[in-house]
Amino acid sequence: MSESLPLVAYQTTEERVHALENDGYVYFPKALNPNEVKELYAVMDRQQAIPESFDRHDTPETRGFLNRTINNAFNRDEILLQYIDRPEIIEVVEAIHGNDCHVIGMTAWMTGPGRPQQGLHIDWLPFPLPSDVIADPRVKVPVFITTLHFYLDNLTEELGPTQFVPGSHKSGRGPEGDIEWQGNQPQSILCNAGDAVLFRSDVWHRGTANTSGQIRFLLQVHYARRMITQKFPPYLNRFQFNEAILAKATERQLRLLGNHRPGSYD
Ligand SMILES: O=C(O)CCC(=O)C(=O)O
Ligand SMILES: [Fe+2]
Repeated sequence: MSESLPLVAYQTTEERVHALENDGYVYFPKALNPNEVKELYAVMDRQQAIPESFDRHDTPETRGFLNRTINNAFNRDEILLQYIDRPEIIEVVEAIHGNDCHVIGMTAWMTGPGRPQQGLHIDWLPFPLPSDVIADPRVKVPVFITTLHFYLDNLTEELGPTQFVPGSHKSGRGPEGDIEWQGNQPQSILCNAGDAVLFRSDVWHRGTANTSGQIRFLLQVHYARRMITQKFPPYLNRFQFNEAILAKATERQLRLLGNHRPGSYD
């Protein structure tokens, strides 16, 4: 039985930024209300995988468990667009990545019973550093990429919660087979439907096994500093924005989707 994280709800953007910088993640309780959870669940449930868009739909027959991922989810249904800039969360994202930051991906992800535990990993290590260098208080590695998880279920150990190793981004490396960092073990996010967690790409984490009889519904939004490229497959100009959804987007949403003010290299 693994430990679960004490889920601390910070009240100000400043405290939330501090948590993300120090612990590697920050928790947003009740980011969605019950009606939004229900609506989002239904929207995600009806999305069909488009293989040309790099979506996946593995089934118990083909892979041993259901695994359905829908890329560029903001482009599928206008209901999904609003989740790229939820109030309070987007303020933290912009404080971390800058006011010109953008969305680099959005994935609707459904994982069914039988999904095995992932290895402890980082999503991306922007800046490998020797442990004595990163331990120097003058060294502060910027947060280049974050991922936001909206959980649409009440998480239990059986449903396969995400686990984090608090502070592990301060190791300057990936886990490389380690299963704890400075005594910190992977700890489960046992949160409720409608809660969200934002985490940096270099914190050690993993999705755990789904041993329940239920499908876990997760909506991910990936954010980054503007210089990190967006990842909207299929590439080579084959991805097309849905014009009807773009027409509904606010200025901020358009910027997050890539309507940048010209800068270096543009
Ligand atoms: O499934 C999860 O909860 C986490 C997934 C994850 O970290 C990943 O696929 O990179
Ligand atoms: Fe990951």
